[in-house]
Amino acid sequence: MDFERITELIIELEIDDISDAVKEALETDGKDPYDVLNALTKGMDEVGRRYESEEYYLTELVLAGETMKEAFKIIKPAMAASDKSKEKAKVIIATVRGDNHDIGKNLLGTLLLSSGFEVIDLGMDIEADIIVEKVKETGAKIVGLSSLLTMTVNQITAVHKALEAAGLRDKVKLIVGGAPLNMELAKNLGADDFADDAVEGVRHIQELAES
Ligand code: B1M
Repeated sequence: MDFERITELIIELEIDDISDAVKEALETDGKDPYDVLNALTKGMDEVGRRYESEEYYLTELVLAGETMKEAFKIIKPAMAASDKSKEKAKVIIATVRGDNHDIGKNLLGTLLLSSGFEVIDLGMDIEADIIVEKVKETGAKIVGLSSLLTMTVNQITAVHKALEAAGLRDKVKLIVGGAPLNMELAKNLGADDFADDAVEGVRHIQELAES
């Protein structure tokens, strides 16, 4: 199974074939799970491009998301097996309020787990207050937020302010990711750190956990 075929299966929304294709790439061909992941992500980028140019509509976006989730079910255990545990810090992850994209967040969660972190995944469309309550309850020192929509990036500021109001802001590191963001914008919105992708996210979180 070559990587181009995996990319194609995502673009063509082949939800019934994706699991077998990913299995074949990993088990029969011995491909690195991270390379398979790149092929899947490339497919999602093309789906996004087609959506922008109105070749695809919301139905296709939904199906692409579902197809990606099927692929993740196979790739997740392979990723967990390919890394060794190092840290055991607690990390809360969530997609911000108003945003129902969770594939990037789930990917970050999987990679964090496989790097030995304890991951508390609150899900998507999460209110700032719920995040603050979870920080109090678990004592987590790192919060990772995902925001894929331009119109929801201001929710990062809401979380920053809610932590501040609870007297927790200086005890918690806030890292964010998602396509509309960059380091400068993330800091302006009140975050401590930004990562371009989930692999970089794990590296930054490891650094934050050690700081
Ligand atoms: Co939507 N969507 N979507 N969508 N969707 C995007 C994001 C969009 C870029 C498509 C486009 O127009 N090109 C666009 C946003 C434009 C913008 O605001 N800048 C968009 C839009 C407009 C919308 C709707 C508004 C459409 C509508 O209703 N008219 C709507 C919004 C709903 C809502 O959230 N309230 C909507 C809905 C959806 C679905 C629900 C149908 C579905 C999501 C399914 C799901 O997640 N369960 C969906 C999908 C699938 C996409 C695209 C095609 C793919 C997203 C994805 O999963 N990518 C997307 C286009 C694209 O991204 N190319 C698009 C793969 C995933 C691995 O990447 O999540 O970006 P991503 O995560 C990356 C990085 O961002 C980063 O690491 C990951 C890579 O390693 N990262 C982090 C993310 N979080 C991180 C946290 C970190 C560190 C790194 O540390 C804490």
